[in-house]
Amino acid sequence: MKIITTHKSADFDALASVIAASLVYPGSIPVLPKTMNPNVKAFLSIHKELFPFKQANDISLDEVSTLIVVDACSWDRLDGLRKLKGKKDLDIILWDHHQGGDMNPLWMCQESKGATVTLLVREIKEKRILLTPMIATLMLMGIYEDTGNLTFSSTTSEDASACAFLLDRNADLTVLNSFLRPAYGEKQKNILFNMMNTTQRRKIRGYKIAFCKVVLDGHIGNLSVVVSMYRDLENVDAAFGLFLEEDKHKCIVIGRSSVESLDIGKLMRNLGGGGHPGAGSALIASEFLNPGAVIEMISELIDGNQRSSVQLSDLMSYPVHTVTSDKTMADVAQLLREKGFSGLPVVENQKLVGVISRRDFKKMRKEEHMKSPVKAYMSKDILCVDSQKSPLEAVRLMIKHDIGRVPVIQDGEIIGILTRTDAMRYYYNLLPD
Ligand SMILES: [Mn+2]
Repeated sequence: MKIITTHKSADFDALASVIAASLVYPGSIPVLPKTMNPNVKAFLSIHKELFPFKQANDISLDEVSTLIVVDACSWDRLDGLRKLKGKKDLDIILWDHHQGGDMNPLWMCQESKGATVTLLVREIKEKRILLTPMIATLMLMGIYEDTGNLTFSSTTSEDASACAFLLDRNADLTVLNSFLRPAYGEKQKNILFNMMNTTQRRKIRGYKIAFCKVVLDGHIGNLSVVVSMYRDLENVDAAFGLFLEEDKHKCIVIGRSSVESLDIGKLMRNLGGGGHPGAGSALIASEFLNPGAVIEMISELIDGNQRSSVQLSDLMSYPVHTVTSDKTMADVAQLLREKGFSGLPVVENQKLVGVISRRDFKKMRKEEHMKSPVKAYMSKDILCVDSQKSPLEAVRLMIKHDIGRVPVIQDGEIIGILTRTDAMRYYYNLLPD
């Protein structure tokens, strides 16, 4: 027996992929999870009779020889099929637009597209399988929903041409609109209001980010739709909603991004969740859950994710000429003359303790002061930048204090120096590859 299944809380992409797969693999039984998104439920309440859907407990799992999984790639997202995990002689076939997974498929088509349906449309086109307008409509809903009507940054050109193909097959936009309307009711409206009231806005690596945290009062459907609206209303590059369960030991984080360079899916995988570049979520469970710390964690991840590929250490000049603090002013004067420097960092046991520059020589009153150690005249207000900081921060420091060179520090030791010339190279991208 061949069965086709998809993830719990099935959305239109999941349902449409199950139907599409049942055309690609004739004779297989579509097995739906018990939970569905509300709009999918509404669709099925009208169309259910048209499909021979079953649930896991309607079938004898021992007889399953082939498991076709669509729009999912891990066991824990399937409903009631755990018994099949590790079953001998079970062939697994996988169609998914999510990456990763733990299913060990015999064959798979796993590609980053806006929707899984898009991958199946490719197969349907190739095999010249006929589609009824109703199935074409359902498949189009899958693509529209998962790509936010082709606007999410995860959308590919193949998603768009799959839509064209389905419209050619008479997919009905009126039907589509009546089911795809975001389930936005009174509960969602209240949540959105709370979200806007608890907003924390931050600017990280130039991105405008909004965070909010809300304690949920019971189950709320379609939170991702609400986060999407929240992002639009706050008009930020990315928005994160932290939704705490009442006992506050669990929190679902939902993120939406409208810029391609800020990959929410990647970020959420770092938090143990998943998703696409445009949208993702993670469930965080802890006895001592601290939403503030979760916000910090996400901020740091964005900071790290977006850290420009160019590091300070790639730009800075090295090695650095330094003088030790016990050198005399006469020695330093000679060094400055020889090298043509306007100043030098002063170190004591490798640690930066000051900067001596030509200007400091004017502090000397008598010739014999030339024999004094440099530490007597050096300037101790050191402006330096940690090697972990971005080139942009170093440049900001140079502009703010009108200085031409900034020592780069790692664990208190000076490892290089960033000069104006180095900064220009960063701005004009003149770095060799
Ligand atoms: Mn999907």
